[in-house]
Amino acid sequence: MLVDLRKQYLETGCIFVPGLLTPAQVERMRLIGEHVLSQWRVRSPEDGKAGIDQPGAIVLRHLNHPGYYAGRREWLVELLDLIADPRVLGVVREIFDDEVVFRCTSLFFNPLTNSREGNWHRDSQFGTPDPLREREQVERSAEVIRTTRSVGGVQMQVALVPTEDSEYVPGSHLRWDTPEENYIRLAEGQKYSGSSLMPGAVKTHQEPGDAAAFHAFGLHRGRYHTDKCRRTLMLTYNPVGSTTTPDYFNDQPWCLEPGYLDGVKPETKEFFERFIERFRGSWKKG
Ligand SMILES: O=C(O)CCC(=O)C(=O)O
Ligand SMILES: [Fe+2]
Repeated sequence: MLVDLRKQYLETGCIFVPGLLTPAQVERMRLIGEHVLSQWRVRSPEDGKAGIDQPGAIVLRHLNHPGYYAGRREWLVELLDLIADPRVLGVVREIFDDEVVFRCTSLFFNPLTNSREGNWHRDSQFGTPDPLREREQVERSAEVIRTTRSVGGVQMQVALVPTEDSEYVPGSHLRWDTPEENYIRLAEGQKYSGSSLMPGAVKTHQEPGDAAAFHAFGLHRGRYHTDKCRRTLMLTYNPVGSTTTPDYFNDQPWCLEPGYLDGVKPETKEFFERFIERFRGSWKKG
């Protein structure tokens, strides 16, 4: 069977890649992820804040910050090699039909307080809260996907423990909301956005190592329950041919620290040097 990942991603906005990571890779990322999370709870090297002060939090970013690896540099090397793993990048290259640039890493985890079904949303609503303008943005993005047959990025969510905590409405990245979807997503100050009645929603069961990706302008949500362990590593990439603007996710000036890439595989070094080359100008300006 030929699975055309690119076609599937362009047309449905979601893909499932079973066994993207090997069991051995999952075991290592589980350990490294847990180490990063425990450090983050005490003191995030990004801002010096204690993550535990937000016990309802469900995500941390930038696991590749060297501040997490004092005395354990080899774990950072393992993570960097995984981000640039030929199998992972092969899948992403296939989705893009283009060479790949790194964007960021995230770890999703279950909250310690405040269990909730997440809110149905499109990520476009965060930057563009006015629904009329948001509609234009989503429809413009859909037009670009249809005419260029390409996307500007992908977020590979790799389960490190079994999970069914992401939901998506396939095809919704290529169109605006139906009235019913819009009601659930936005009506009355998003009062109903935690609804479990979203028409056409699909949930994916992921075993450790399975990857799922969805287009963030489509309708989606995560589910966040204190009693359901979640550890999902998200690897985010852009195509070389896309235009990328500096933002929080690619703002990673620590990559310029002397020796940051020491000990990684040659292909990992080349991969991160491409990322550094693209963004170092924006990092220097601060
Ligand atoms: O928890 C998830 O899988 C979804 C997260 C999400 O929607 C987001 O980061 O925008
Ligand atoms: Fe989202």
